Amino acid sequence: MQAADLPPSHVAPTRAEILRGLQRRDFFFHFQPILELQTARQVGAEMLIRWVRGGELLLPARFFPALEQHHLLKNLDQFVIQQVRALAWDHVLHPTTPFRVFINVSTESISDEAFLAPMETIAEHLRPFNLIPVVELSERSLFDPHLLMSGLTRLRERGVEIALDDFGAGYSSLARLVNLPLDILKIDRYLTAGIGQSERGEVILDSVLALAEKIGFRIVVEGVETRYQAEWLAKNLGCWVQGYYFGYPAPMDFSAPAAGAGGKG
Ligand code: G
Ligand code: MN
Repeated sequence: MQAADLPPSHVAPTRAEILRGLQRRDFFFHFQPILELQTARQVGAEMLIRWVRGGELLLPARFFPALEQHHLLKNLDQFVIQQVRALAWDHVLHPTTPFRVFINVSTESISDEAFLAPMETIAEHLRPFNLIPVVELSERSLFDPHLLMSGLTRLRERGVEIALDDFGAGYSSLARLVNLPLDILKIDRYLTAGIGQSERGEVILDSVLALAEKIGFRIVVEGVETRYQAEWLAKNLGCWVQGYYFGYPAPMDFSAPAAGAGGKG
């Protein structure tokens, strides 16, 4: 297909166009670094989907509605799996310390054998190479924790870690923290934005961090954009951070040296 034949990007994509895009790899991933704040060591990266459609780079907000409408979220999750598998089998990353690959997955896939089975295999294959897959569940969608329990437990038993994404925004509820099998809490950037801006916001963020630490969850604070925010957070020993201040989503630089983290972000 010639570029001239492509529909303009403001026209909603059809089901066939999305499927063709996935097949032709017009969809691909940017990686955003996640760092341990105290040491500035990169401990992982989040894979963020992008789509080049008709010569324009689209962020998920532009095409997720169409994916949802055409019931293609599971297809996207299969595409993510293929890419993580490629990282594993091609050994493109060679971290010398544990390195976590965060992937965003729709909750539908957590009860889908076509997702669970390959994910388990991939996790086992990655383990000797210091790579740990982390499945992110978004708090922006409404989900019934009971329906996810068995899938999440199964994944964790095979070395996949589970992160709750966007915590503190959307549908997040403390009730979910009681029983949901979780390893990592990702604090939504809305709370980060309150640092230095809202006294009440700071108290809430402080409390959420203390709560997560007390339970034993690892914490990723999202959306860190300024040095002031980073310094404010530095009092929390062991907290992990993600955000434009530390690195933008970018293509992974696979030629980076052995620490394997690659990509300046
Ligand atoms: O919902 P989730 O946390 O997966 O969303 C990640 C999105 O947040 C990505 O699209 C990424 O580009 C964006 N993002 C990452 N870091 C920052 C940041 O520091 N500020 C803002 N506003 N957005 C960010
Ligand atoms: Mn995410």
